[in-house]
Formats: sequence, structure tokens, C-alpha cells
Amino acid sequence: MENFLKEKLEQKEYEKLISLENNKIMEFVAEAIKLCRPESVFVCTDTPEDRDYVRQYSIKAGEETKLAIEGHTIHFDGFFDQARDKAKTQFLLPKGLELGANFNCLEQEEGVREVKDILKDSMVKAKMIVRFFSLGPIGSSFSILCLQITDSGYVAHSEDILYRPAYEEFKRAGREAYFFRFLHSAGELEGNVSKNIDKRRVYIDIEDGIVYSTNTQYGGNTIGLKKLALRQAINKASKENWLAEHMFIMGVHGPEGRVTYFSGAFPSACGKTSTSMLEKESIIGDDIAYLKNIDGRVYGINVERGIFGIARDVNPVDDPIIYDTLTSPGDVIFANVLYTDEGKPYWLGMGQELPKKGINYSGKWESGKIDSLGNEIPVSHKNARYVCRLSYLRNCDPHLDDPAGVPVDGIIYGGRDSNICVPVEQSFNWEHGVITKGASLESETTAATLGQEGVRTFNLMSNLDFLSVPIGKYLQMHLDFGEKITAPPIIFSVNYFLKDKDGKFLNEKNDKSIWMKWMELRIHKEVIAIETPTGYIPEYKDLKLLFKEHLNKEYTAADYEEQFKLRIPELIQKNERIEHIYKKISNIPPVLFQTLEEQRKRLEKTKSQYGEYISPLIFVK
Ligand code: SPV
Ligand code: MN
Repeated sequence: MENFLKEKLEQKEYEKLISLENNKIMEFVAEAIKLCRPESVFVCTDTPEDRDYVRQYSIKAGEETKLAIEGHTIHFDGFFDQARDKAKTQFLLPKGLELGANFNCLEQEEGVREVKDILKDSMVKAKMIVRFFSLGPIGSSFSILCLQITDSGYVAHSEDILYRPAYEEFKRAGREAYFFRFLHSAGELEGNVSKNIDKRRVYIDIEDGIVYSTNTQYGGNTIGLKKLALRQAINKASKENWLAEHMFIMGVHGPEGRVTYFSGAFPSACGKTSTSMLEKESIIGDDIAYLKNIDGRVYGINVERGIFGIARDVNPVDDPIIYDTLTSPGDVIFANVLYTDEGKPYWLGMGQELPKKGINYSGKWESGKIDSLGNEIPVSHKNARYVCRLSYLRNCDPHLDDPAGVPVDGIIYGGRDSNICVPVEQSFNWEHGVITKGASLESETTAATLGQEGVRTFNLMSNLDFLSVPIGKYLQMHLDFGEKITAPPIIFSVNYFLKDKDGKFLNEKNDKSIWMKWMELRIHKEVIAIETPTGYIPEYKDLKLLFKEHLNKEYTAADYEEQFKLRIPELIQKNERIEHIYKKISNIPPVLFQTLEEQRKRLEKTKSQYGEYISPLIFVK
């Protein structure tokens, strides 16, 4: 193997590999070279020169184009490659192993054979880039090392912004290094985008700890350390009694300089990133958190150091901090927005007039352009993204890279729900929160995945797309996790998407900052809450004060009554839907059904006392 690598790699690159003194790394690289037959190989260490080489390579190869602002570039994915491909993302499982009906699985041998067949000779005209990263802060007991092989400069550059480079960490770990492995090839290109979309595959081999991804460029399918690693991490966490979650981590700033940390799970494109970036708070991460029990308290880290965020609706009014970042010099990649001759990027909802022509994900674009299916092509794709460093944000939390993580005292679950749940509610306890908030999460589908939008779907802990253990086991992990914590984090739900009967949102975007402030006060028992059949909700007087203090807004009693109205028929239907879903899944902890049943009974009782749609004021004692 050493001789093979010596022959295939330039001396300098070979030395970078060999000095890691790890056969597993060399084996993986050698196998990938044999399979993909790259024209050349670049091994990227942590040095600024190597990292800049990747950045420049991506521009030279035409995968990124420089924009007018210093450091900014733009990348395009293919027209039909704009979101995560759930149908072609599959777990490869050895014969006899099953995850359950909710999973998209393939027999391991068959899957590996198929994807290797597709990957064969995929890099003959390309450069293979080998990169080393850490999921989580360097030197943290939370962190997991990762080895990424890709022929995409865009993927390698994005990962540089999003993850902590860890060649030196690999070196320190030597032969003992445990790491996840990712092999990606964009496949044959046409106009710099993956051509053979029909052969797009994202195959996750849990047993061997390898993810194969090919004939795609969209970050969610290709940036190995993001959701491809999350799927592996959930499996690892299940064996080691910690949690790998689709969650932000943020510090909410309470009275007298107090900072209380929350993690929050929301399905893609449902407000997770914008919550984590709230102006008066501080951000640790916007997408993936590892949570561990450290001496009886929950601590969390962000596995990333950057953001792969949705550009749509980022504007100076709603998201001023990220808007500033995206309009200031720095290492920023835009994907699938539009750019003009002047090198200026534009996206939907950016708060200014959009140009009538430019280059976008459909190529040369003019307003009114129609796609092959007869639909008008918007200025930028709804799921157009940006990649930037968290440290660029002026409210980046000082503990982002703290190897110890931060203590997490609150956990939030939120979904896109137009007519059921109130804007904010506290669960009764850990078990009730896990079951009726996390495990009962539903959300209307968005542009972040391929397929129809606006369909209400079940998405437990907003992690369903990424689960790699059976649902019953995953639920039990959550229940057990809380049981061992002396004072478990308080679990809340939020809903930013309630609508009135005319389809108008009942809340403004920045109202979420008030729900955060209220939850922070609840954690410290500084406000009283009203008990309803489904949890604890705020008192009007506290919200009125908070709205005035933080948003200088008059929050009326009528707004409160409408937003916090208990919608009993919808709540009972939801309860039944969730129960029905779990009844079809095997090995669900019985406490889930008991808890749902108790909640249903409370709702029925309240309905018989007060009717179907009830003002929250009824519950004030
Ligand atoms: C999401 O869709 O949840 C994202 C982006 O955070 S992706 O990388 O596609 O998962
Ligand atoms: Mn996500």
C-alpha cells in the first residue's frame, strides 16, 4: 500500500500522508485512488498555504466565481440538485439488520457494489482532495475526527469554513485515531455541475463508518461532516449514551448579564438559524449539537464552526447580524443565489429591489424565464445558501471553541405549524417534554428537501431524516439521558408559524426574541406560568412587559388571547395522529402511549368543561 501511494502521489503529498502514521488513513486513500483514479491528489494539512490552495483551486476549477466583495465567491449546483435528496440517501445495512419502516435502507453488499460501480473512474479528469477535520472543538472530549475525500474544491473549501481543520489532531492521535470517513465525487460535470443526476447517490455505511456520495454537489448531500456525519454520530451516540441532535446552541441573555444556554431543534428552514442569530443573544451554533451528561449536568458543543445557512429572507431588518456579515469582506461562499455583472449577489427577500437579469442556478437568467416543466424560475432558489464562519458574527458566543462546551439549561422544539400549537409552551417535565414536544414534532415540508412543499409531516426531534438507529431506541436514549441528569434542561416548544383564518401569520418574525426571553426567565423561576392541559404558557402581563422592553411593541390582550388560544380539536387530532404513527413502529417505550393518553384525557376533560377553542385566561387561577 505504501508503495502504491508513493507511486501515485507527488513526494510532498505522500509525505503529508505518511507522517500521520496511520494505516487506516492510508488504506482509505489508497482504496479511493484505486477506485476513482484521480488525475492528481492533494493532501491538505492545517497550514494557511494548504488551505488557501484549496480555496484558489475551487476558483481556478470554475466551481466558484469571485464576487465584488473581497473574499466572497459564488457556486452553483445543478438545476435539479438544489436540496437534500432523501430518496437517494440510504443506509447500507448488513444482512439481518433492520432499522424499521421509516428508514430508507439497502443491503450493504449490494449498496457498496452499486455505489462503487458508479464511483469507478469518476476522478480521471479531476483532482482528489484529502482533508482532515474535527467535529467539535479541538481538544474536546466531545469531538470526533473526520477524513474527507472529494474531487470538489467547493466541498473542500466549504468544509474549511464550516469545520475545524484537524490534520495536527490526526497526527497527535496517531494509529489510535478513530474517525469517520467520507468519499465524494461530483461525477461527470457539464458546465461545472454534476451531469448524471439519475446516478446521484448518498449511501451511508454505518457498520464500516463510511459515507459515499456521488453525482451531486448540493452541500447537504456532499459536505460530509454535516448531515452525513450526523447520521453516523447518532449511531455512535446510541452506544455511548449521549445525544447527537439537529439543534442550535445559543446563549440567551437574561437580567444583570446572566447568560443561559439553550439548544433548539427545528426541521430545515423553520427558523432554527434565525433564532440562533437573534441580535441580543449570542450564537454557538445553528445546526448540529452534541449533548453529554457531564457530572449530572447537560453540556453541549457545536460540531461546526461555520454556518451553511439559507439566504432567502436574510435582510437588514429581520436578520441584521448575518446580513452585515454577508455584505462585509470575509471568506464567504454563496450557493444558488443570483449575481450580476458587477459581481453583486441577490436573493429572495433580501429587502431590496432585485435585478431583472443576471446569472443564477438556471444559467443566464432574465425575469420571466421558464424552466423545462413550464414554471417560472425565481431570481434565486428558495434553498439558496451561504457558507460563512461563525466568528464573523458580532454576537458569536465566546465559548464557541471551548472544549468543555456550555451547560444547556433549556431545550426547544419547533416546527412549521399553522393551526395547532401556541407560540411558546413549557412541558411539565423531561419525559412529558421528550414525548409531547420532541417526539410529537410535526412540520410542514419546505424547500430544503426535494419534493412537495407545505405537507404536514412527522419529524421527531426534527432529526428523523438523520436517524441511524430504530425510532424506539432513539426515544429510549432521550428518556434515559434525562433520567441520569440531576436537574434536566427544561423542554419547551415554540411555533412561529400560526396563521389566522385568512392565512396571515399571527406573529411577526422578531416576536421569537420575546419567547426566548420568557423561557430564560422560566428557567430561573422568575415568572409564573399558566398551566394548561398541554403545558405551561406565559401570563399576558409578563409578555406585555417583555414586548415593551425588548421590542418597544404594544402587545395587546387580544393578540395574546388569539395566539395562546387552546385549539382543542386540532390538539386532539394531532395527539391521535402521533399515537397512530407510533403504534405502527415496533419497540416504542410504553410510556410514550401513556403520556399521550393522559394528555388526550386532559384535553377531552377541558373540552367538556369549556368548549373547543378556549381563551388562555380561563386557566388563570
Ligand atoms: C438542513 O437542511 O437541515 C440543513 C442544510 O441544515 S443540509 O446540509 O442540507 O442538511
Ligand atoms: Mn439542518
